[in-house]
Amino acid sequence: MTAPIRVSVTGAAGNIGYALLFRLAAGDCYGKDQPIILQLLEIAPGMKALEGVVMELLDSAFPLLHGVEISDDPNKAFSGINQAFLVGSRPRTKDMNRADLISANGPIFTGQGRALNDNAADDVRVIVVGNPCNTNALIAAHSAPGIPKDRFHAMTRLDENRAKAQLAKKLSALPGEVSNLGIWGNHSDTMYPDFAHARVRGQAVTEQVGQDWLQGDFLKTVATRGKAIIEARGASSAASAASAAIDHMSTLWHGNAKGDFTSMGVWSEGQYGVPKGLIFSFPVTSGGGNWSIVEGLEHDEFAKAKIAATTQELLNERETVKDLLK
Ligand code: NAX
Repeated sequence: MTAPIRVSVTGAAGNIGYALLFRLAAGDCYGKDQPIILQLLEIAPGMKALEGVVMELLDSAFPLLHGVEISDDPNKAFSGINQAFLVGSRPRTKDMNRADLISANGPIFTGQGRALNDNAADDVRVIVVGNPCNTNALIAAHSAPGIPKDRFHAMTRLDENRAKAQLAKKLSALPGEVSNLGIWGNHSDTMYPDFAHARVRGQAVTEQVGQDWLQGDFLKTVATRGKAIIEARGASSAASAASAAIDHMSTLWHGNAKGDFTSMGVWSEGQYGVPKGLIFSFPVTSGGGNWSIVEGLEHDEFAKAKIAATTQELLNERETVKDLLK
């Protein structure tokens, strides 16, 4: 029988955690033949609720679930883990701007980066979902000098999935018929969903829809989708965020379809003029735990301006947390 992998989820008693854990235990990420041990992290006030979630996980009798461990100590929760989903962080409250959120959450990721460095398995891969996820991933990567920087990812797959859903709706296609849709930059409303290279049923989107809609309603809908969900549901995206995290790590594990690519926030080495050492979302091909940035995509002036703006936002965020990057 295949040996179980150890998967850690932080913020496991939260909204996204509640949707994510059951998908992981059901084999939706690593496959229906890959047993899994969940190692769940919460802060002390969340531990009681987490105990209830564990009861439900056990009551689901998932054949692949070979164990569930819980802790409020990252050193224990990350012991020997192969995969980490860093979801837990402080949510943004009404009185907070983005800089306040960055300052409040940064220290969480120094501590968790160190704990990953000291305790995770040699093959660990890390996705950061907790916002601001690009900059949190950067902090975690800096705090884990023993783990290669390319192992730290920020999640922009939800933005990709949202963009694909809008294109599918517009062209009466299925989401699975939309391909080559890359998100560039930050997971924020500055990110750029690159419609210019996207394809629907194999044909360029730009040959099927006018630029007015693509540059207007399409970009706006994708950029403000998170807010629209909060307004409608009274709570932020949870099941779709969990689903995107599964998609991201599943693609990293199993690979993407030939000829297609996906979006991951990854360590920049200066590709496409993006400054080195930002966690920046690029179109990537992936598989076997590794990824590489798609080369040779050309951008018109509109796309260049969008990418420049999201790059500047990430540079500003890096400046805000520079004391945490030593
Ligand atoms: P919740 O507030 O429901 O849950 C967060 C959980 O994290 C809580 O149970 C809390 O106790 C726990 N927590 C806080 N600090 C912790 C720490 N230091 N260690 C371990 N656990 C800790 O939020 P939820 O809706 O689950 O969202 C989680 C994060 O995902 C937020 O930062 C949110 O902004 C972010 N999102 C990111 C998205 C993305 O596309 N990258 C989209 C969805 C979501 O907005």
